[in-house]
Parts: sequence; C-alpha cells; structure tokens
Amino acid sequence: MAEIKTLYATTLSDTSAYGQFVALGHLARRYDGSHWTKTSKKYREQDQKQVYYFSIEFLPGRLLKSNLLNLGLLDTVRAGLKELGLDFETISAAEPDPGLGNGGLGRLAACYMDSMASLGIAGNGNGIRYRYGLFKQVFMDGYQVELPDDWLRNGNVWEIRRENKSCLVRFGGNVWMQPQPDGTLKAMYENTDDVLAVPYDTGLVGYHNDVTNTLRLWSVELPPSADTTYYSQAQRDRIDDITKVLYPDDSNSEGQALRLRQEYFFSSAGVQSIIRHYGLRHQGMKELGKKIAIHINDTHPTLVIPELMRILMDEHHCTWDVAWELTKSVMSYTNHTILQEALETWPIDMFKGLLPRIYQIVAEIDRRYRLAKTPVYGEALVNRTAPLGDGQVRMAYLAVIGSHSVNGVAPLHTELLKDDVLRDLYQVYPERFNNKTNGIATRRWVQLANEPLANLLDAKIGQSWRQQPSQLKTLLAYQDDPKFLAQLTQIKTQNKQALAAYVKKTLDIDLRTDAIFDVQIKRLHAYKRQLLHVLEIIREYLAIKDHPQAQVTPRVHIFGAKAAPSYHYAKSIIKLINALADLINHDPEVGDQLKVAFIPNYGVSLGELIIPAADISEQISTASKEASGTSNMKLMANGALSLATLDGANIDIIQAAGNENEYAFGLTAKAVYGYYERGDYHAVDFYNSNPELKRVLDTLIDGTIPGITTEGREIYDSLLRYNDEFFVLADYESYTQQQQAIGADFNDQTTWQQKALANIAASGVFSADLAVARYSDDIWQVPHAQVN
Ligand code: Z2T
Repeated sequence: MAEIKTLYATTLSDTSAYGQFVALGHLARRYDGSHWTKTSKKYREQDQKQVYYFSIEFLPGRLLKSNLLNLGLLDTVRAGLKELGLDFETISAAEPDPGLGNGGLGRLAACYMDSMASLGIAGNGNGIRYRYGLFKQVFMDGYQVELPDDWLRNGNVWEIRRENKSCLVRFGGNVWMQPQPDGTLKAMYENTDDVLAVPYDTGLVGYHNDVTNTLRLWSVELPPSADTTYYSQAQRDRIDDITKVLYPDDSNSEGQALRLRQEYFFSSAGVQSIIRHYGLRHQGMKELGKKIAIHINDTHPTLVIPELMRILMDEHHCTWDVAWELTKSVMSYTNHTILQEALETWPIDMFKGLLPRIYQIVAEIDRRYRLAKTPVYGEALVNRTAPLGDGQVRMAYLAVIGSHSVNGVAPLHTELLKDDVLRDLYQVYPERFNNKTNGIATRRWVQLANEPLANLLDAKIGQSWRQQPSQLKTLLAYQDDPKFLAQLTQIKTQNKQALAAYVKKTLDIDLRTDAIFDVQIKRLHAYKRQLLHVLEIIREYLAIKDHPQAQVTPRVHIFGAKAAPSYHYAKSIIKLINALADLINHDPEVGDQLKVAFIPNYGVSLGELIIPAADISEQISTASKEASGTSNMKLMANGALSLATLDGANIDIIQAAGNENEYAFGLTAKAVYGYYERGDYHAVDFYNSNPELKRVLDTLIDGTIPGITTEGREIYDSLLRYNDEFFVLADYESYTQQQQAIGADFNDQTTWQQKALANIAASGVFSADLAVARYSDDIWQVPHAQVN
C-alpha cells in the first residue's frame, strides 16, 4: 500500500523503534477511527442492547499487531515496512504492554472484550486506568525485586481522554434524607470528598467486521471545585492515590480502604456514565433491563448494585421496588475463586465512613432480604447469607442477591460454588446459578503468537477456524499423516529456537531445542504448587548425579511467575527455583541434559513467546483450588500436552482431547474434601514411606542446594511440620510417574505429535468467541454473529 509508505517515510527520521511504533499506531488509528465512529452510530441508531463488562483489571497485551490483524492490514504493513528496510517485529516489541491486571482474571476480561467486538456485540469494558501497572519483576541474587511499571511515561497512542464525559464521585461526609414538597425524599450531602473521574477510551477492534468497541478506563483528578477552593498537597495526594497503582494480589483480598475507594470509584463513574448515555435516548427507566446488561467480574465491582439503586432512586425518583427489579434484571456476576482468603469483605465501620449513602442502601437490601427470607429459610441460614454479618459487608453475597445470574468458570468450580462456598445462597436462588467455562482469544494466542502453526492450519484445513473455532477438529484427518506430524515437530522446534534465543540473551543459559520444554507459567501461589514441579527437578538432578552415564531425555524446565510482594512463602519458592537453577545449570556433570530457566517478568508478551514453544503444560494445582485456569487452554491450542490434576478446566481439557493425549494425575477434588472431612492427612507418612521422596525433601535442608538456608528450612517445614496444606506429598508419586512416562514418550515424535494434534484439534471448544456467545445467549440476552 503506497499510502503506508508515504505516510511512514516522512516519519522515518525518527529512528527509534518506539518512535516508529507510535507512527504505526497513528496509522492504525486512522483506519480504525472511522469504524469506531460508525460502530457507535450504528449502536445508537439501532438502539442495540449494550453490555458493560466491569472489571478492576484488564490485561489486553500489546495492541499494534492485533489491531492491524483485525483491520486486515497486517500483511500489507509488514510488506511495506520490509521495502523500507524495517522489521515489523522489532517495532511491535517497542510497544509497552499494559500490565493493568494480575493474571487470569484480567486476561480473561481482555479476551472477552476481543470476542465481543469480533462477534458484533455492543460490548464496553469499564475499569481503572492505573498510573502504574503490575510491578516489573527482576531477580537479584535469586530474590524477586519489584520495580514500578511506568507504562505511560511516553504517552499512550491508543487512548483518547474524554474530559467532557467526566463524572463526580463522592466519598465520605454526612448524608441525610430530606422530605420534599411532593412527598419524596431527597438525599442531602455535606462535607463530602468529591473527586473527578475522567475516562480514557481505547478502541477495541473486531476481527474483519468493521466493528470497534470501547474500553473505558477511569483516571482520578481534582474536582472542579479545586479551581476555587484550597487543596493541600496531602489532600491532592490522597486523591491521586485512587488510580495510582494496581493492587498486586492475585486471589487474596487485602481489605485496605484505598482498595475500597478504587472499587467504588470505577463502579460509580461507570454506572453514572451508563445512565447518562441511556438517558439521552430513552424516556424514563422502564427499558433499562432491555437496553443494558452490567457484568460484575468477580466482586470488585459489586458496588454497581447499590450505586445503580442510588441513581434510580435519588436521581430518577424510582421507588425501591421498581429500582430493585430493574437492578437485578441488569446485573450478573462471575465468581473466580473459592479460596476463602480471596472472598472480599469490608468492615462495616470503614464502609459506612467512606460511602455513607451506599451503606444506607446496602443496609436496606440486607433488611429486606432478612424480612423476606427468614420465614422461608429460617434465621440461621439467613444470618449466614445476608449482605451484612459479623460486622462486615460481604461482597459475594451482595453480588448474588443483587443479580439475576451468578456463574462459575468451569464445571467443577460451579459445582463447588453450589456445594460449598455459596451453598446456602444456592438454596435460596438455585435458578440463578450457572456455569460458563472460560475461553481464550484463539486469534491472539495462535494466529498471532504462533504464525508458523497458523499457516500450517490454513494450508491444511483452510482459514475458517479463525472465526469458527470448532473447525479445528477437522485437523483430526491428519492424525496419521507422517508428513504433517513432522511439520508439527519442525514448527515446535522453530518456536523453541526463538525462545532459546531470548533465554540466552536474558539469562545466558543455552537450551537444546530437542529437549522437552516443560512449562509452568502462572502466578506464584502455594495452591498452584510450583513446589511439586521443583521436587521433580530435584529428582531428575539426583538421578543424573547417581548415573552420569545413563541415557536420559533432555529436559528444560521453564518457569514464569510473579509473587505478590507481601507473600513471603511465594517469594521463598522463587528463591528456591533460582538457587536450584544455578546449581543445575552450572554443573558440568549435568551438562545439557537438564536446564532450568526462570524467566523474569512473566506477562502477556512473554506468554506469546513461551507458549508456542511448550511441549508440556504444567497444570498441577491441588484439585478444587484452581477455579478454571486459562494458560492450560492457551498451551493446549499450541500443541502442548497437559500434565494436569483433575482441577478446574483441566478436567474439561482432558475430556475434550482424550485422556490418552494428556498426563493426568493426583488426588481428585472429592479425595481432597475427604481428607478435610476426616482430618486424616498426615504428610509425614509419605515422607517416611517413600525413600526417594525423603531424599528429595532432605536436599532442601542438607546443603545440597547452596544459598537457601532459611528458605529451604521454611519450605521443608511447611510440608512436614505444618502438614502440607496443599497435598504436595500426596501427589508426588503419581506426578513423578507421569513425568517419567513423558520422558519415555517424547522419544517417539510421531506418537507425541499425534497427541499434540489431538490437543490442537480439540482446543476450539475453549475459544473465547464460544464462551462469549454463551454469556450473550444465557445471561446478557444480546444478539451476536453466528459462531460454532
Ligand atoms: C484471578 O486471576 C483469578 C481469580 C481471582 O479470584 C482473582 C484473580 Cl486476580 C478473586 C483467576 C483464577 O485463579 C483462575 O483459576 C481463573 O482461570 C481466572 O481467574 C479466570 O477466571
């Protein structure tokens, strides 16, 4: 395209890759800008029902390549750049990767936004524009050190500041209801701390359909009153803090007032802007449930429920009953964890002081719930399930009570919600509970991240899999085609070379690309059991030391994982992995038979490099703890075989691809619950009865691994003194058996690639397009493009 060349050549004087990225970003926006305007106009004219996906995290990844792909410009731009002597990949890598999320939850939100745009759903993201994203991770002496992620330093080409769409958000002060001449009550406020919420909008481009939807992220500023009244520096800082930084906790609720302020900030601003927009074209609020769906991504945005009640009653004069019916019809909630420590509760005193009007409304929801349900379910159950209890606001209960739908993210997870975590509420509202198994953006995770594979798929089964993911199953026709299977090996090797080059550059470790690439990439958490993987590495190391001449299948163990900065135990595991890597990678006797690479700063962009190179996908959480997992799906789609417990969506992956194509092991969720009920788990018994396991564990404290005196003891004690909360020792034997099977099976590449093929072919089931279509049909009630 000549235009690209002319536009681009003029900016070539800017020779930094970043400058070139900015120029290309502007080019992409010129193309998609008209789609964006047209999309908004079309939604307006057709008065299409809008879905608002509220999430305190979004992890979209870099946008240049995916926007160009979706606009149908990628090949042209690449070719144009090549003629100019420029490399697209280098330019693309200069884009900052917005780290506005911790892990699975934030990435899921981004995958769903992509699918909504691509299915022509009027989907809007609503979240926080953090000034600093999730910390950057570096290792110093093997320890995690956190550096600030100053992602906006050089601006952001994709966002538009929309000051004219700003909203005031009120905190603190006093509130009272004043009777009006017409008999209604008006909420009166004094001494409130008001802040201004300013939206920054980013276009989200649909795949080849001329649709561009909006991701709206809110940033805090001083209110207009700051022009005329004095704000001390301390007051200014207190306001700025609201959108300064993402809380770095995955599956753990900190309970800090600032977090609650963040939650109300984006919930209130989002609902205000929705109602304002709705009000432009509708008389009264009657149609709200037909025109708007608000989705609550985990409990962080739950205050949209009382906030919508507030706006409907205080500003649009609805009665309680009318407002309540409308609110429930609009709201739906997804739960993402059953871990107790992640369930949000707020001390009533804190909540009341910070959000007095919202507290009144929550208290009234609580009062009416108790009144209506006590006669039917009894006082005990109602006390256990009411929004207020034990001096706390219970966010998950409020979310269920104020929504028409609550879903888990994999079948097992949804069953556990019904049987365990939300068991009592399930008695009250059985019809609200449903499952929506997670899904991934196949276009980003295969088409973009693994172009050699995508090209092979195109050549064999055509391009329809890009929009109809279940078409991937037609690949099964090639299961006995040796040439095709050899091509899969060759593609995997090529992807391993790219990863190996990165590992060489960043860690100075040499990787053999004919080794098994055994990959575990996810947040560092005790329940995810990176420790179990570590024990296997120690076992492999000792085996080589025992028999240096023996023939072994070469292995590379690859980790990517950030630990929450305050999570001491997780940080000790990081130190252990790095110390073990140091020992193994530098042992001449081990040579290239075994390597360990802990790649720092794992995130979306590194995922795009690592996942296509994986042979083994480690999904080894204690059964029942991982709600779904999504890296399991991404790795599957790229032809990795799962080494997996029967947890979360692993169960569904194994079922879809066939047990013979995965390596399943370990306790079932039922067996884990059995131990809880009987209270008869004794980790020491496994230590005492398995000499190999004993020897492996002893290396944590006997000096075999240098530099881990305190960490080794701490981890050893967690297993033996404190009885191994996550059943690592119970699963050791079945896990290491499967690892040995993998070592043997990998040598037969034909059979191996048949299994890889089965995984790729079955992965279409886990496409986000299909997941979003199910949300649209069952929960949001919005039309969408046909997908299967
Ligand atoms: C998160 O990433 C997940 C759950 C959370 O519960 C919080 C965060 Cl930040 C509050 C993850 C789950 O652990 C994972 O199993 C799931 O696949 C993912 O959400 C998306 O549903």
